[in-house]
Amino acid sequence: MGWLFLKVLLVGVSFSGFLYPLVDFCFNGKTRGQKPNFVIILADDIGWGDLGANWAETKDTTNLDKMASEGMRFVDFHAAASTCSPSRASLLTGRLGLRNGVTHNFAVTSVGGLPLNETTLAEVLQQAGYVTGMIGKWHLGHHGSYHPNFRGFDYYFGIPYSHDMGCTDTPGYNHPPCPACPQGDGPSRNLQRDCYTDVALPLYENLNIVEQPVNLSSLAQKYAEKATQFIQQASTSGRPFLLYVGLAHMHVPLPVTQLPAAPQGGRLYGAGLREMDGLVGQIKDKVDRTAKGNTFLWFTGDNGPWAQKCELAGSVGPFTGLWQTRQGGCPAKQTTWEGGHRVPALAYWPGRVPVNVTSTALLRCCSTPTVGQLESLESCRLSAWSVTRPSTLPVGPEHVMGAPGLSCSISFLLFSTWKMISRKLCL
Ligand SMILES: [Ca+2]
Repeated sequence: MGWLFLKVLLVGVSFSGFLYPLVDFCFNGKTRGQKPNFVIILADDIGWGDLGANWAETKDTTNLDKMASEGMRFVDFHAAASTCSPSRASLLTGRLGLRNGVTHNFAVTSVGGLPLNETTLAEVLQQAGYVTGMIGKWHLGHHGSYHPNFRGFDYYFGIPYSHDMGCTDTPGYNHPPCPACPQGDGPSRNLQRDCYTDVALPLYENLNIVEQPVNLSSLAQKYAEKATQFIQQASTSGRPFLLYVGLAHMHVPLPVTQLPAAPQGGRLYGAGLREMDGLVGQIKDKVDRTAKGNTFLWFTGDNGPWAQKCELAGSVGPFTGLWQTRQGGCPAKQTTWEGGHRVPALAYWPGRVPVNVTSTALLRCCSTPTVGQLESLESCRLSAWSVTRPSTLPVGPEHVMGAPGLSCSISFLLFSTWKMISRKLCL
């Protein structure tokens, strides 16, 4: 059974693209009548090297490392995009941004969201009788029908976009440091381009704002409480459930809780990583106590670390993009360099997923436009392509140009250990 499950995984599609066949397998196999639960935990801006099981230099992910030893670790898993909204849209639809229409991040001022004609995984499972919940960062549209409650989730608790896209009273650590929300009649605008002070960050429970501005220092604990409550209530109801948790970690601003004695640099990041790891551990413990053996738990990231945040960003591990960095560029988030989209990925399901197994299978982005479907690239107006050596090796400038990844949904292709990157940006 375990290897049949693996065959499903090796379909080689993205996160949600991989869940769809899993659902089909489970419903048509021996588990008919006992539908499995799904818990999806998506970290934000986490680096491949932030997982201790991936990269020995990391010592801050005790719970995740344990989960890796109790399940499967995928070391060649790739998010569908190297930024937040497109990656999350693909997660829920199984389709790349080029097809689902989400190729850029949504802003505070955005009036749209994930196109309403797209079907989400939550809607599919909801129709199959599941209780569906989403906790955490949504970032797929926050007005009207784009709200999670109208996209297949029975329950929602979280923030509508990234937690740096609004002011708070406890700003946390960021580069540049952003001020707290203006008090009284003080000036509302901040001259710092990357700081948002006009709108205080809201926290929603379903359609209601329950806190504004959000207290960031207690957000992780709130998420843990809501997630465990949801699992308990769904289990008690006797219905199968889907829980999708979009963590605030490891996106900046980093939390101000659990400060090291001398808070600075990597120690700050490590403290945040431990907080995230503890949150994941609480959710996994609840799954183990409540629905162990019938719950598939998946952990991964939406894109690589935000390297421009310097010591407040995560680790890309060995995927340093030497050529790019030597040109003064960035090899991580917002790029199609390896560190931008290769993310940690763990699968845990006692009795179904093999224990303590590392898979080098290439699991890549979405179920529809796959390698070889070059006609899907025409709308990108790519002018030239080149095939590089395996992306973990140094490459010459005659072979590669890093693409920002924001200008086009597809600016690279993966062929096993080979990677094709566009030589000219898709504009
Ligand atoms: Ca992100």
